[in-house]
Amino acid sequence: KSGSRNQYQLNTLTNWLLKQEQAGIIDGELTIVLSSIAVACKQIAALVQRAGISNLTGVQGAVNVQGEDQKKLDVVSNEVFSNCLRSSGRTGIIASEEEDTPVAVEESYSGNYIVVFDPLDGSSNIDAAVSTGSIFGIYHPSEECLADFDSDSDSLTPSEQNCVMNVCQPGKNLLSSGYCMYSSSVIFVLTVGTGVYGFTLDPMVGEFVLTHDKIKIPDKGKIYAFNEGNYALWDPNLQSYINSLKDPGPAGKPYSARYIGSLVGDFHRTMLYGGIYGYPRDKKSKNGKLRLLYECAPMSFLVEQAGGKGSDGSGRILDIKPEQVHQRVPLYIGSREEVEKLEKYLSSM
Ligand code: AHM
Ligand code: MG
Repeated sequence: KSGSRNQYQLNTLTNWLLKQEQAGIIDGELTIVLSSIAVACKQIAALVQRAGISNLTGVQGAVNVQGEDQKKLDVVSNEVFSNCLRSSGRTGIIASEEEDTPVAVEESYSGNYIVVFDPLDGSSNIDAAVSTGSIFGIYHPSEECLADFDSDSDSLTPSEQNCVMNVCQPGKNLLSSGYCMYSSSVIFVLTVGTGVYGFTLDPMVGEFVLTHDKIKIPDKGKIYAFNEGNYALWDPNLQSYINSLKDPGPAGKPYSARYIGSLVGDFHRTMLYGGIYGYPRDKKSKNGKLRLLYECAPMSFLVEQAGGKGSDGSGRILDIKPEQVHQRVPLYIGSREEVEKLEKYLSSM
């Protein structure tokens, strides 16, 4: 009768994490950090869904350190994320898109892990109820980065300097990264370095349930996602690349354009259907728009774990060591063959 027992067995994120711990892939502390992130994401999903009803749409009135208007939900999501991580008691330093500098968790709660996150990416979409998401990455404290750091380099207090040094690690040091997408369903996708797994929130039970086992990105895919409104500001080599996708000649079929303007949504589609997502540098923004630490590096770890590539146009995103917490970098990410083709175009001339 084991068949009837299995019928009611939910393969939840909690069970999956415990299995990873039992197998020695992650330790008990990381299990707790990841569980607390999942709780934060459930809370943010509930806030996003009710934003129009509970007067949480619109701007807060403040501008973040990067000069962007903070939406009410940006601020609330940042609080939710930070609180969940603090109360886990397993996090030492947290760095967020919405905070000027990384902060140390107060001693009574402090643990070992370093967590970087963008609590609500794509929030410009919120007022129209279009998809958004949260992105995170988890590191160990870094001795190598501590040795590298020039302590005279700025005017931060010693404790702030220590936080910045620990946070500014190359993506190849990531232990885990993931995102949660708030869309027609809420999907939590993560890696702990052994492939990529996706869990869908079952709203009736309130748990993330395994729905995407070992995600593999197709090696190629005929979808491109770029904000083509910036075309005139791009490098001519990039313009020729995009032209080649749209006009492959009489024998070829043009690529399809899809662009949500929400990295998590555009990336999730790219992981499942294949293709390429790009946010290039241009004449006005010499490093593009997206942030290395809590947008590009976590997504690049995921894409590599799924068999794809994440590049800044000439090299691997995961090899870049951030010099600043909010540093920007061009990003080209997706199917292996599509990213390689783009790199060839960018290197010609
Ligand atoms: P945000 O972190 O301020 O929300 O900005 C990041 C977002 C990404 O989700 C998205 O891919 C990109 O900005 C869209 O930018 P643009 O509107 O310039 O196309
Ligand atoms: Mg963002």
